[in-house]
Amino acid sequence: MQRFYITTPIYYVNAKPHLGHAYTTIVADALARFHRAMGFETRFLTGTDEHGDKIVQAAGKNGEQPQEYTDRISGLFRDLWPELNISNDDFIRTTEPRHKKVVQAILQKVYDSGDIYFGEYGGHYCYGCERFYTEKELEDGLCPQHKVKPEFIQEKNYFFRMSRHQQWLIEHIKANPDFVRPERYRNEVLSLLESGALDDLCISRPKTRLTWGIELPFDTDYVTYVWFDALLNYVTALDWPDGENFGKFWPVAQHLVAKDILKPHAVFWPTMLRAAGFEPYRHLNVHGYWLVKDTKMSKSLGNVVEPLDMARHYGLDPFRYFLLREMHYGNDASFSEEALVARLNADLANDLGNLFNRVLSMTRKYFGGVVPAPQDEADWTDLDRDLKELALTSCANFQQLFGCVRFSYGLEALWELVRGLNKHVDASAPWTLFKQGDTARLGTVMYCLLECMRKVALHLWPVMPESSEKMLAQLGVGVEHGAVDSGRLAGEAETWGVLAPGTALSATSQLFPRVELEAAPGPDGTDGPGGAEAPAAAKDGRKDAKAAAPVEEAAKAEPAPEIEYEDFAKVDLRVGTVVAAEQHPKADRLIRMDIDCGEEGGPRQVVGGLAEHFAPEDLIGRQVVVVANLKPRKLRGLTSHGMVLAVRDGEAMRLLTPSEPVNPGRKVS
Ligand code: ME8
Repeated sequence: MQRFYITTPIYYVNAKPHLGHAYTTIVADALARFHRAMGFETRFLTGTDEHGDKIVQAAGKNGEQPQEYTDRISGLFRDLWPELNISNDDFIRTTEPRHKKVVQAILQKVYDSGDIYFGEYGGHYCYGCERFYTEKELEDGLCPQHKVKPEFIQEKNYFFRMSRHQQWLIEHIKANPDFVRPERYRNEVLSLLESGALDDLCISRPKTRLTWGIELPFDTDYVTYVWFDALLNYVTALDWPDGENFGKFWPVAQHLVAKDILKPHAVFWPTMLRAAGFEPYRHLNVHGYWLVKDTKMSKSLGNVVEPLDMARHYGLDPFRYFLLREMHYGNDASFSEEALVARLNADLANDLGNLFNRVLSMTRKYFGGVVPAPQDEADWTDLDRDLKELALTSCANFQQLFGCVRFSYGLEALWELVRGLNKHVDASAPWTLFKQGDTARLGTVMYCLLECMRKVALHLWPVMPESSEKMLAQLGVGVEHGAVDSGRLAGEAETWGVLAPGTALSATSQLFPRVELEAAPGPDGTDGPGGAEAPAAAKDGRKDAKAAAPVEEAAKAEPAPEIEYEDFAKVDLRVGTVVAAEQHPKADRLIRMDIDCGEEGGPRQVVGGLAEHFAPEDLIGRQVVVVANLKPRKLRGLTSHGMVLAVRDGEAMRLLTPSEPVNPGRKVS
């Protein structure tokens, strides 16, 4: 049997959980559910990280003892997860005896192998990060994360010979391109490793300075450095060394983290594992930050989004859908209630909700609410055949993309089917077939729609479990026929015709009503709708519900007024090749590109709002049409010399490109 083991970071208990913690945990939950539904034996771990200076300081500020304080805050995390429908199998706390035992055993193992030594060290210590920085790593003498001056500390400590494993790690990352993914983080780690010798890692703290930690087994005057302790939670929870779970799940371990803790997970952890004689984990899946008004959420800035408030107000499943659909895993994304509302109205109320409402009520009207029998496939039209093919392709794409943590693209692939189904209703006009009394063809049309809707509902289970089960129940395939989590998705990209003719359906479906923005202040403390600054999504219309209306409606838009040929001739359209592309550093919707338009001065910089639809690496090498004589314009600090032409198709975006490659710089006429 195939297996899957997924972990979240264990969160610090120095503050209560916020959107960032909820995001990683919801992603882990969706992945765990997806793998269960694909028939994998799955284990899902989360927990809390409870030792170290940071926690002692936070407890002190609250006038509490560390144990009392960690019990309380860890409880907040533990209690939040069921409210977000998180299906973790275990919740680990680093203050538990089971963890202490493992940390001490592994420290002793590494010590005995000669990879831990005693030495004196002076370094710049940041209490926020709980780590030493070298001179080189500081920015203007300050900690790059916390922007505070670290304290210079000189003391005797134990060190882990990390440098000994540097070359092995470089080779391992090179030989396993998706060990750290997405690729930008793999490159970041490789360049960090290749830029110079890796320092050894200080893994102890003298008890004279800190007692809240796990005592070193070979020197009781010291406690363990919090990262050496924390990372080991991933093996403690598998009952290393004797537990059956360790043998079953360690070989397929995958971690989820944000980019803030890339180095400990991509450098400390694999080298620690090697020193302790373990195999490396399978994948480190690194995501970006949720930003509020372009700034990372943080308690001190007061821009923290409360996940429970959002889930209670907009519904848990829609909130989970938004998080997975909105963030391109790996990139930063902006959180705003405006974006949330626009997304829910466009994707859930308009596309998915309408589909269910329309098709169920038509089935009630035409077939008394019972699944009709389709014709023999030989009698189908091309429309029916195309729809079936679209369904199987969308499901296959969803499964492939979701499994390699490209959630937004996976959902977009599924939405191609959802939108295709709405188009199919319009194109095959069941109401006309009904009027004409063509019951045989009408039966095929309705059957195909319903069978595809069943596939959509099933694939949404990892993301929106409760809504998925409701949709399935409306289609007469309730979970009483077998829980979705025991392999029900497997085979869905190849099979057809599971929905049995004769099955009774619900008469209506009111799953995703339109949502409104509250006029109350937004989570970032700014005005709600009607505030001084209109939300970016609404401004460019991209996420406005109307933007996602069926293409037919868009095509009906009023034609623009006539222009003279001379007016058109003023526009200099050129074919260019994208030679470099990257996320705009300050705007998650924008991509900065270097486009070769055959000009002497080399490629020109063009900035475009493509990030929602394309990963930068997917653009490289593509030929595009550029408006070359557009006045340069600054977009969030970067000058764009021209514009790339694209066309919106429903919610998708397509690039205009020549039918065959041409020399860069060719004029479009
Ligand atoms: O680092 N956007 O714990 P932590 C997205 N205890 N994700 C965010 C986020 C944001 N704005 N803010 C936080 C620690 N996260 C250590 C981990 S693991 C052995 C030890 C999420 O409480 C994201 O997953 O600071 C990030 O990596 C994690 O919370 C950091 O949690």
